[in-house]
Amino acid sequence: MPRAQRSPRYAWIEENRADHLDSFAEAVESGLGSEPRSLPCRFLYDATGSELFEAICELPEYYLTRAEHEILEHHADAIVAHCATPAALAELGSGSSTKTRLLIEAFLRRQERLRYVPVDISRSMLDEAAQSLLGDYRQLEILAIASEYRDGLRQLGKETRLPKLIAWLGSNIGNFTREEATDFVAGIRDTMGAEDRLLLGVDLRKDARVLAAAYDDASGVTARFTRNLLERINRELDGHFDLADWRHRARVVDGGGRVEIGLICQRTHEVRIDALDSRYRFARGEFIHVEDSTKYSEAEIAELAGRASLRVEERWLDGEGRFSLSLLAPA
Ligand code: AVJ
Repeated sequence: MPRAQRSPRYAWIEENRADHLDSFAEAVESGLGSEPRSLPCRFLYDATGSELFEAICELPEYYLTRAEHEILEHHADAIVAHCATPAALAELGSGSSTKTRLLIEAFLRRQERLRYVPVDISRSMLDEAAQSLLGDYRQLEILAIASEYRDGLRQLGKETRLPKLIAWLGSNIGNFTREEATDFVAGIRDTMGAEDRLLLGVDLRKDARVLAAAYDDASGVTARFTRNLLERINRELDGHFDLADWRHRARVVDGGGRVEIGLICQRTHEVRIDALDSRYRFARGEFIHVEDSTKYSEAEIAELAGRASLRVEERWLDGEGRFSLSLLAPA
């Protein structure tokens, strides 16, 4: 059951934590029990993982955040101009909401107040972001939804009082396969009325060397981010992973269309996970798949939109053509 709490300008809804812990245990059990082994990337984002991801966004090699920020800096007013006045702003996978400030400010240049509905898996990130935003913008009212995407979408479906702009930034779509992405965008489309718009930030296909560096940075922050998943199993499920036995790996595949990220086992050994009452044998060289980061061409974005009954109303790129922001409208 979701818990909810209210204050004058801040309310939040959260999935039950106990459910979440069960689902982590179940996901680890089924992911390590299958061949090839995998762990779902949504569990990368506990408090530590969310902080590490924020650090990734500042890395010199990780151009995505800066490229998207640049586009918003130049075009936030134009983006907002596509929406009805007044409108509400929703965001999937909002994280620290740093880039969102550019949209919030653009909205507040043309309407008195703004309702902002961020959805994020990390409750700590949501609270921190909300506190900081409410302090900076007196005209803002926030309903924060701490949940995974699916539940978040269900909540967004209830946001019908005002036309809304749904932002799904940061190429978060990249964690889905192309097929899942189409289904998920169709799910977003189902929550949209005729006046609603979807702002989709997508990393574009590019040179494999640029991608490889972005997902295996020289200072090792991305490696810590991936390895934190094993540390999380140790912390929350009484696991006994020795981090010295695991190396982060990011491999560019599909001609620059996808980065496949995971952990490579350095020596054949067995690991106990007490909360699951089980042990797993890993072979030297074995790969645990953790995350995919799928890249798109502009044609692929338009095609995906079409399949989800949306059309590209306008699209913007950063100066170097690495990243795209598309504004999608019901077709
Ligand atoms: C949050 C999915 C957009 O794929 O670029 C970054 C996650 N993982 N570095 C991405 C990530 C390692 C990121 N997304």
